[in-house]
Amino acid sequence: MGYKVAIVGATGNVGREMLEILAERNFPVDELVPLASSRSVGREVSFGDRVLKCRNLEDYDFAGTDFVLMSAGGDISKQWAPRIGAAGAMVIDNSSAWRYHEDVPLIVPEVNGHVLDAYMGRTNRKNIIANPNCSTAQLVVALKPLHDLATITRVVVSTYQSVSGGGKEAMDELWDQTKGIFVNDQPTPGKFTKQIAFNVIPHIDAFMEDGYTKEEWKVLAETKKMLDPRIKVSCTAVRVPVFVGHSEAVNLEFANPITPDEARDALREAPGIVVVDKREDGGYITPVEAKGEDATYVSRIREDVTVENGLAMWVVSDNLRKGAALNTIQIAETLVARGLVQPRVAA
Ligand code: 2RA
Repeated sequence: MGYKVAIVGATGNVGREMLEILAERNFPVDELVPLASSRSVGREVSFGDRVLKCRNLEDYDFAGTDFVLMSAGGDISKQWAPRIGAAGAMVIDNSSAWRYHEDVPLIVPEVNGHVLDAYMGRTNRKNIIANPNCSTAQLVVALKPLHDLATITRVVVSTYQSVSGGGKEAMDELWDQTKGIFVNDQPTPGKFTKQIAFNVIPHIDAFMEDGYTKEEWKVLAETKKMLDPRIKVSCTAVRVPVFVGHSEAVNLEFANPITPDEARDALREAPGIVVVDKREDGGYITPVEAKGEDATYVSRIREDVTVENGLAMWVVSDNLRKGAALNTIQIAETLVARGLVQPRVAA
């Protein structure tokens, strides 16, 4: 017997990716229900070889639904996740609404999947599990084996984030501006504050009082929550004219000595990571190669000679997959594999 799975936000970038990944990984789905706001009701989405019509979130009865995968923005999650969780379905939420809540686990299975055992053992749980921000997910996958080996004390990361992280409108803006520039059209900023085609923008999400942006703060707060609260993190988040795939230049400081070879070996052994690190032309991964793939790629592993126990590296992953949809589904898979969620039937 399989599970009844609903997707809230099924027509968005991440929702469509969730549908594709559920089918591709043969997640044990008995019934799949795409849900949307009233204005998208009836819109069609593909699931395997089937075409399904979106139903209305407002009047859907969650009794008997096992998993609800949400990617429809923070406001919808804040409003709906507690109600859905109280109806007994397990919510896995891709927005930032619940990530920092002390009673909600923030999970990347390769890093802290074990946290789910204790959470599911609680009788007063909210039935909400949070998925991290895309830029943090790939970062912590790469940090975990190195932290286990030599204890990371400080991370300095600069991100190179693709426009798909900003949703479909952001992708359209890059596409339209890129085409427009060839016919001398003046680029009009919309979702982005400055021209994104043939440019880079050191600004993602809202500015905070200390001068960092919310995106940069998320990397800090989520790394601490999932990996180790003692790690110091500084981030500069940059939007680049790439459609899919986030890249990160990472500098690490450790409590203990670690060589690039030791790091490379530990990363090679770790789940979810592919090391591509030849010190020659093209011996590294770029976002174009990571698109559509599940792995977090690590390249350019070398000593950072500016600190005592330091390493530098380059981390790339498909932000719509490991950074969002894939990680969400891996959380559901972890719950199933650990016997923590059984199929329910409607009362
Ligand atoms: C971005 N981090 O890339 C966001 C998406 N979650 O804008």
